[in-house]
Order: sequence, then C-alpha cells, then structure tokens
Amino acid sequence: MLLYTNPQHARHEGRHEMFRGQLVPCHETPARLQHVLSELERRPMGELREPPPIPRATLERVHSARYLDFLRGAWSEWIALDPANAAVDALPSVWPIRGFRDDVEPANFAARMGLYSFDSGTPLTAGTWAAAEAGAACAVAAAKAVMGTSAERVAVALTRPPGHHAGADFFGGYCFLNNAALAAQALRDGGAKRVAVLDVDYHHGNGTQSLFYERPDVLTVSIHGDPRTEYPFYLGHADERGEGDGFGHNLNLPLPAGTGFAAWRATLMQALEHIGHYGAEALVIALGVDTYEGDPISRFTLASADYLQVGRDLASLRLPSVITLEGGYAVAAMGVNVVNVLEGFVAT
Ligand code: SP5
Ligand code: ZN
Repeated sequence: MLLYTNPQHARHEGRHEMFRGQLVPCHETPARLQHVLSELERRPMGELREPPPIPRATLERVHSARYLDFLRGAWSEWIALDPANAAVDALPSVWPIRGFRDDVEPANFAARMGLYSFDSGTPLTAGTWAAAEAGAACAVAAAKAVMGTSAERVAVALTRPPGHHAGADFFGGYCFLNNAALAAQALRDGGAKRVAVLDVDYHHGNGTQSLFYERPDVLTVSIHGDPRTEYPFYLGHADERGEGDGFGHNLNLPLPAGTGFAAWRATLMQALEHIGHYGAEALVIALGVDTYEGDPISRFTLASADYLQVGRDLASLRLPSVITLEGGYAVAAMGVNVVNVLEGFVAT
C-alpha cells in the first residue's frame, strides 16, 4: 500500500482545549501519529512517501477563499494583537448563531475566530496552517495515486490534525482542512464518476456531510455515536438524507453509546451494501479509531483485534481507496489499532 506521511504534522501542537469551564490538555497530540509511525516500523506496510505541495486551487475545490485566507494568516494576527499571545493558543469564544450575520467579515480577530469555527476545543497554534496544509497534500497525493497507473489499490494519508469535522469555511472538532473531502474531490477530478466517503470515526463527519450534502456525485456515509448524546451533537441524525440533487446521497447510521463490535460490524455491513448499490468507482475511508474500548472521550467498545476485521471488511468493496486518519485518543493503542486496519486491508 502507498503511505503518505505529513512531515509538518508536529507543528500543530495545541496546548489546551476548553472543557467544563477549564483549559485541559489537548487530546489531539503529535504523539498520536508518532505511535502509528512507530508501529509501522515494527510492521511495515510499504515505503513512506512525502507528498508534493498542494496548490491553493486544489484547497479551493473544498474550502472557501476567505476561510483559507483567514486560517493562513490567523497566527500572525493573533501575535500581532499582543506579543505575549505567542505563549498561548488561540481559541474562539464568540459565535454568530441564529439571527446573527455571517456575510460581513468583522475586523475584530476574536469575532473572525468565531465566524470560522464551531467549538472551543480546537486551538489554533503557530504551526497549524503548515501542518494542516501538508496534511491536505497527503490526502490529495493519495487520491491521485490510486487514480493513476500505479498498481496500488489503496493509499493512506498518515496525517494529523484530522479533517472530517471541518467544513467549507469552518474549523472545529480538532479539524481545520477536510482531508477526506479533498481526497473525494480529487478522486472525482481524477475521473471517478461516483465516489463514496465512508466515515467510521466515533464522531459524525459533519464537515464532510455538509460539503457534499447537495451533490449526487459523492455519497457520504457515517457510522457514529448518536448525536443526541455524542459530539458534534447538532448533525448526524438518521433522517439527514441529502438535499436537492443530493437527496438520497447521505446516509447516517448513529449507534448508541456503549455499542460493541458485533452491532457495530452489522452496521458496517449495511454501509458497505449501500455503497455497493450506489455504484461508487472509488472510496474514501475516514478512519478514526476512537471507536476503541479504551478511548478517553468516546463510548464504543471495539477491541484492538477487531480492527483487523474492520480492515478486511473495508477492503471487501474492492474499490480504489484512500484512507485518511481522523480521531483516536487512546494514544498508546493508536499505532496497533490503525496498523491492524491496514494489515487487514492489504491481506484481503
Ligand atoms: C476528529 C475527532 O475525533 N474529533 C473529536 C472532537 C471531540 N471534541 C469534544 C471532546 C470533548 C471531550 N473532552 C473531554 C476532556 C476531558 N478529559
Ligand atoms: Zn472522532
């Protein structure tokens, strides 16, 4: 399999996220990806490659120009407000919800942080843009590789920060640029007529869903904790089926907190069957391993060995596939869990 790694990932190193009125240490850390890379040294799955830079126009296939401009310049603005800001992360604190305007971009930095985000758990740091941009490059390189003449059927974007919560013009849920959506768009642009995105992270892929909600050419399917109780709360219900030309091309499969592998896998089979019927020519898998029993912020109970079966099941579609790395916060088990998926996939 083709493995793309993000050499810039550790430049995004958030210090704190807001939780119950306090700043607590970030769950989404560089160590997560380091554990995956260490496990790949023990169990090699292929040579590690670095992607070429991603053109701005490719990012604009998914994200708005004004959002990209904001994200790229945000850290400079933050430290220009006060040089002492360099010692802390930038976190949003005010948001334009119902009845407020989002068409006028405020001059105030905090106001723009809120305009372009949806939670206070996603710190923006000095290296956030560099890390997110190089991660997006991994996703697009992976998509190009499986559409090309290479004999490889699967390519993996081994990157962080994750992407599936990020929308056209907002960050949140530890995500800034939507790697899975960029890969799906690159697969379309590379010639696949119909692309499916299957999101198996514990949390609903709200950003990916919103990006393709009115489009019939990209099917979005997500298996996740029921948003009535689980983050991101405000999207991911079963009755969200797409809109306009996209109607029928979004499938949400929410499961209750506490769900174990047998029930989760039965739902995965449903998702795979749906993707088969859709006639996808290429697949993006948004792979979060926060479905793991030891995950500190999630509540499914998959065991490490189950991820081998997950990999085999995902490979059974036999489609050109891109895997993007999303969540997973049981840091020490992260490497084994991710590489188990990859091992199951290549063995099939
Ligand atoms: C990509 C991804 O998996 N994003 C998940 C974002 C979840 N953010 C909200 C987490 C709230 C839980 N915070 C618990 C902190 C106390 N240890
Ligand atoms: Zn997640």
